[in-house]
Amino acid sequence: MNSSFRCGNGECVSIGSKCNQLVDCADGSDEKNCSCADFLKSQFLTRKICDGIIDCWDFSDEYECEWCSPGQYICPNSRVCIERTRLCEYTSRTYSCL
Ligand SMILES: [Ca+2]
Ligand SMILES: [Ca+2]
Repeated sequence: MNSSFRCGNGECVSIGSKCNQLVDCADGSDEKNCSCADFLKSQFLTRKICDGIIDCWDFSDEYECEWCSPGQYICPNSRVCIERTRLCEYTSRTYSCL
């Protein structure tokens, strides 16, 4: 069972403390190198990941979906992966597949 995260200073905190936007390690290492997708996971919001809607300031929730290749985005509502170069429209926080 690996349910804890080891801080840079050797301290252990709950795995849910990693990337929850609260500093739990005395040295702040639990919040370093976190993407927005990591934050969503820590909040049990995995349904927001790869749902075709941009929830993250850094797009990380839609950037690397496990069934898409690197460099592809997922289409809104369809869960189909497309090349980023084919994206033409970005409106209402969603991408349109063209
Ligand atoms: Ca934290
Ligand atoms: Ca999303």
